[in-house]
Amino acid sequence: MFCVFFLPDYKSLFIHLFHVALTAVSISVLKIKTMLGLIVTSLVLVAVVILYNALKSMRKCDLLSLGSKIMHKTNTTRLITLFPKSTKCRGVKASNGHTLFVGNPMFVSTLEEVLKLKARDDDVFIATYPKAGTTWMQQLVWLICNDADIETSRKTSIPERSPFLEAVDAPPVLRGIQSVENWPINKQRIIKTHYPFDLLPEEVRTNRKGKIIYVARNPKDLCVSYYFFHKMGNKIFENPGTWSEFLSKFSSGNIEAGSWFDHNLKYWKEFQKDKERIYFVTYESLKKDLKSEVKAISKFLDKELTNQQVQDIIQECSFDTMSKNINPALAKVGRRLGMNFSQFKFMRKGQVGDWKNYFTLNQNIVFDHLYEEKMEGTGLDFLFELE
Ligand code: PPS
Repeated sequence: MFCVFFLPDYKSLFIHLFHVALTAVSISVLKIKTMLGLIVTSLVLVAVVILYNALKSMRKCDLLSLGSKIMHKTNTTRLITLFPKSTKCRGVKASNGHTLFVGNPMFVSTLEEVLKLKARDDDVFIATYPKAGTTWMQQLVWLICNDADIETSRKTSIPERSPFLEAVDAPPVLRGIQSVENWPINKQRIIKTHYPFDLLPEEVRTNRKGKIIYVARNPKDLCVSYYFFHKMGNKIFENPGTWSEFLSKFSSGNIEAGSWFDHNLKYWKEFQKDKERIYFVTYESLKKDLKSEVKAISKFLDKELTNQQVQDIIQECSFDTMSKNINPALAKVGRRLGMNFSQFKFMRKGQVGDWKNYFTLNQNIVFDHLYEEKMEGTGLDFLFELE
């Protein structure tokens, strides 16, 4: 009887042992899991700290550029959230004491990088107040410097061939400061900038490195063009308001890019001092006689062109040809920056005298007064219409 009592019940013993073993395995698995969990969490934490430090040590402009690349890769095409709309134009003081009138954080992020940029002897800076004919000159100079290579020029957009000094890289549509810095050494840089003379790279201003072509445009047509550009970019620029409101902001200089008068007159003054290195040309004279200007610019840049090449360049840079070839590429850049290209065109009218369709009689009288007051004695004058 006792025997029966103490006879081992193999089945339950086995089950019991199985339970014990299972518990032991579970505990060790759990332990391993906990250990693994701890290791993974620590690794993630370390990675976060490394990433945070890496991001923290990055330049602000590189961060913005990285953001734009991520947004592009993730198909978030518009950069508006990265480059938030300006609420009002501020004066940002650079380390050399000069003030930049700007509303867009992208341009603030590059200010110091531009000042310390290493310039090259063959650099060509195309400097303008916005809407003066920058893109036109970029195309002209690129073709002049590249033996009128129209085939290549048509394959690559202007913003890709000619970087924008104070912008950040937003590949594949826009090349900014990073591209300027890393431009292949065997390729000439044709750099667009809207910066006032005092904010150009130190080496350009004081070491006389590179050449500058300044394009100026009569302020009435320019203001109209700038007004429509603001309307097109109403998601990234300060709201232009009505035409009348915009004209008074433009006249007072309380606007993105600052005072048109200060911008033009400073470059004009520098041009008088250094005609070998600075070329000052107006939009109106390009319109009037493009052939003579193409020849004069080639001479200034020490480039020799055949008559056929001059002819090809003129044809390629006409308003009609550029509208056809350039508009789609610029629309891509614009859309990426959140601009409204469905209602507005970058190549709008390209005329001298279009201002007459917008200025009222009174606005014209007031602006003429201001113009005379600011320009008197400077030796700089503009054509406001072409015969
Ligand atoms: S930007 O955004 O500051 O770079 O603009 P920008 O290129 O300086 O100026 C744009 C105006 O220039 C006109 N444009 C031309 N006019 C005549 N011929 C040619 N080939 C040409 N290319 C550009 C363009 O149409 C803008 O002027 P508006 O008056 O708005 O048409």
